[in-house]
Amino acid sequence: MLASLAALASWGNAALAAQKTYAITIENMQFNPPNLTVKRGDRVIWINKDLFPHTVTADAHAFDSRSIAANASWSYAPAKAGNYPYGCTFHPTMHGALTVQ
Ligand SMILES: [Cu+2]
Repeated sequence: MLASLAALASWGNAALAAQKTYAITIENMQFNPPNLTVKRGDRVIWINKDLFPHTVTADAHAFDSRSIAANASWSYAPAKAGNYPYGCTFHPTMHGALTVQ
């Protein structure tokens, strides 16, 4: 019983250690970094440091933050590998790309 619990706990720790969290800053109408490569299950947090709202919207609508208020953030953990160019629906000049391996 104890041994199986310990095995379960170490498996859980390994799963946690494998998952990484990445931050993308939205500032001055730009995603920074604009291009990011992550692994499936990693978490990406977009932090809006501008004084007005932005969105993080995949071109093919695989994900969509909707409006992220000033000083707010939105996070997403992609489950499917692929190339996801995205933008802000409020500001057509804003572009980024998320690559999921
Ligand atoms: Cu925007």
